[in-house]
Amino acid sequence: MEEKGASFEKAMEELEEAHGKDFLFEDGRVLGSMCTKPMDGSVDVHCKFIESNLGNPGLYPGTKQLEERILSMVSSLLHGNDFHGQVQAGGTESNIVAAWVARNVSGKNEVVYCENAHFSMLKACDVLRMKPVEVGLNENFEMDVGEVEDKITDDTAIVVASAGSTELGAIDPIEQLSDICGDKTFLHVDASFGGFVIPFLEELGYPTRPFDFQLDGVSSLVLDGHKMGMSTIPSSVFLLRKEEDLRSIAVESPYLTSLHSTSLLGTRSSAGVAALYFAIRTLGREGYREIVKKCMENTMYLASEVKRIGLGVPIEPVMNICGILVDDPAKVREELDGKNWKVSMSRHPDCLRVVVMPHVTRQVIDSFVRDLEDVSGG
Ligand code: 0PR
Repeated sequence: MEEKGASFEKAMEELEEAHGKDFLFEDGRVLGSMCTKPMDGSVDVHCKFIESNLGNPGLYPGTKQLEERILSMVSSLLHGNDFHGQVQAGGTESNIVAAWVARNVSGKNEVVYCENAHFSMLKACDVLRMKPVEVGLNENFEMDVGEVEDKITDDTAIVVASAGSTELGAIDPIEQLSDICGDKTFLHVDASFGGFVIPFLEELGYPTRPFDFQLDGVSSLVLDGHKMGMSTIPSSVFLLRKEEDLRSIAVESPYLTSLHSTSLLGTRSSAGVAALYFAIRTLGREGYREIVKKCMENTMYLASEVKRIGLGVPIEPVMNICGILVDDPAKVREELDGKNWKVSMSRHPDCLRVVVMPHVTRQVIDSFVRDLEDVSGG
């Protein structure tokens, strides 16, 4: 650190330079991100609440109220009768907290998760010193329910299912998992990506399956505001069926305005809470349904274009993520990178993967497919 601060102009020049190197969603080259440009207005709201810290809620009763209203609105979207939980910093924090709560409530130590679950579950196991128990996939790239049954033991603390897998957007058979777990084992649904998509898919007539609190065995669920929630980074909504479960992670917090702290983080960025409130209030179900409708139409268009140029898809898209089968995915990805396309890869199966977020428009798809055809020899 320099002794004397730089001038405003100098610091801004450095920041502009750094910003200029970053990819922006509006440029339409980022095809592998689950985030998108936050909706108009949410960034202003974010900045307005930049001082709020829900780690010390007594000072920010207004922001605390917004958090409670988010929990209530999202809970009603997901068939919850009541609203317990927290707005957190993203799927990773929420997945760690889910495992933490399950371990403390049950006194057990094993985490049953699927091989395509998000890697945050491995972080959770490592941080919490819980034992990871991996199960495989069925032919639709969903969690193999038979294997879950085989692998549940007396020491199973939690089963983790995905509702919208990171790789292909697959929805695990949560109805069956709910029956298997019942009230014996904690069942956490990672709907970080799918939580703001699946309820609207159903209303739009796409085939889908139950994944939320309408299933009695579902104990907790996360959905991310900074993914299809259309809001700013960071925000995720972590919902729990039973309020008392959250108390299992409480520690005394004598120098705060609340007697206990029940969050993983101490100081909590609350700008994301306000921005998500804005997104949910102004979009409403109608607004989200419209966004999902466009993303799904574009996803189906991409899948049909991929087939038209002679390539395949591993599964028909379940939500707005499309896998693309090519002979040598790593090589094709590199060549696409050379043409300035930021595409990501899936390991189950080994393929390219495009997340059709709102910034991935039909023009973007047309231009991408032309380059894909070139580099894949499709
Ligand atoms: N659960 C699922 C199903 C996810 O897809 C993700 C993130 C998480 C949990 C973790 O969420 P946070 O990253 O909010 O903690 N999935 C993407 C990933 O890690 C996120 C992502 C976003 C990747 C933007 C790239 C990117 O540019 O692959």
